Amino acid sequence: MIVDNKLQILPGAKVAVLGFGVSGRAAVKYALQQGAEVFVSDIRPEENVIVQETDAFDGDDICWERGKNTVEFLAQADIVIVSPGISVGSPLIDELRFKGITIAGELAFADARINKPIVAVTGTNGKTTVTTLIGGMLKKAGLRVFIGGNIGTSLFEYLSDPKGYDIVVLEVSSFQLATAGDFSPHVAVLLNVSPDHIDWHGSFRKYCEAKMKIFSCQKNGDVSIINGDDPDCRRLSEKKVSDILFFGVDKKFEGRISESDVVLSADGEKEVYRLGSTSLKNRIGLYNSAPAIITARRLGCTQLQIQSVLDTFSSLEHRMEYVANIGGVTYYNDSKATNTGAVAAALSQLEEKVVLIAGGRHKGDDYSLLIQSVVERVKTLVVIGESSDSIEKALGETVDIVRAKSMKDAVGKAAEIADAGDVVLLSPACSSFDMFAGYDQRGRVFKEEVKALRKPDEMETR
Ligand code: UMA
Repeated sequence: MIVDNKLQILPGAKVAVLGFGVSGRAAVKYALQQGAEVFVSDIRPEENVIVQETDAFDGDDICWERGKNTVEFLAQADIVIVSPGISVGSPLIDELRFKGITIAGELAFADARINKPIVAVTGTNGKTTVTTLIGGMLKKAGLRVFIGGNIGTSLFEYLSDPKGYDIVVLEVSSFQLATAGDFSPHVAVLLNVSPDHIDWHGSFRKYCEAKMKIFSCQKNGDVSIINGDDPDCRRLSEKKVSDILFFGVDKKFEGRISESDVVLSADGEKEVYRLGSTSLKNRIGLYNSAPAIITARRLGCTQLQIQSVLDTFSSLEHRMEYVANIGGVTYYNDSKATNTGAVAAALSQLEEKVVLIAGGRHKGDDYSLLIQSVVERVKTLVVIGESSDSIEKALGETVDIVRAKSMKDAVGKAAEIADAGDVVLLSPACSSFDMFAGYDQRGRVFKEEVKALRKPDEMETR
């Protein structure tokens, strides 16, 4: 067998990589390094694959399929490494499975190959912030940390060159968990669950099942850290039997959120982490900090090291990122909010009236889940993109809706509607691919359009 049941790729194995994006390119590098014969299939036509993407493989013997993904091409391989964005419920994957071909994503390769502690963080929202916090705390403690996964660096990068790291911290998406095989992190963190990626998973139930895979292969002595205040997390954790540490407001929880502090209880002792003067002082910041603190403390960081990372943490780009105050109106870029849960969370952080810019490519979300948050906070909703009709149908009776043709149009209309003291918030509840290359490009365009509103002699006030 040239790919064994531990997914050990032996020289001469035929390995297909489905999708030549960030994850796929790292998979190709890894498979070539193992001496495999590599087949790459990407739906983009050759002219859309930019030179920088293929540069690293100049001179490598790769068999290509471009402009389509076919069973015939992929079935030449012993194993298909599937990119996270490609749904494992698709007819293509079904057919490959039917032919007996192993389908695996990057996390499935972890168990047999990583002999360092693994921390994995999942949840609908907050994953990147918590992964970054944990990584920062462990680095502060002097560890050499590989930070990767959904955050943007594939785990295959680690597998191709693991030396130089003491610990692996991964942000893991529901897509990655759905193809995770025996993935068994030593510390698994579940932050929250609300409907997202329904188009990919088919239903909320299947989405939750994928999220729960973070725990399903954990072993004795491993730890799960779970949001005790999130009803879906509580419900899902009932199926889990081993060590659970909860965070939330309950006094019994290991990580208790109390006003602007996180209080950790360990062995009868209490440690207080103060967030009141940090960028994490709001509700979402506290719920992101608590699991990071529990994890870091478990892994040996000192209270001082943890507090110093919390004190210096600044919010990440495209996540409730302050952009400008123009004429008394404050603009925030929350382009990473690609589901209704994230938008509700963003609105809950604000006390001002909000002109909300939302819309994009529909991912199967039910926008009526936003009714309550919109009633409480939003004075006008400016809609963009393919989902405009669906959003208007769900929220048209709740709030004034204005349609915009482009981000420039949306920002211009929002600026006209907003009065001094209001907030203009880009928090789309949708993916960006109908108008942009990704949420990051959408966020950057928003910021440029906001900055273009400023008159040349206008000074910024905050
Ligand atoms: N492709 C096909 N056939 C298809 C669909 C796509 O061949 O049917 C090709 C595309 O042409 C493209 C490639 O597949 O060349 C894209 O693959 P991909 O969508 O899996 O994206 P990657 O560039 O490999 O990035 C992935 C994650 N993307 C997704 O999950 C959609 C990145 O998360 C992750 O950072 C990266 O791997 C490294 O692990 C991004 C994301 O949006 C940030 N994640 C979702 C989220 O956070 O909500 C889950």
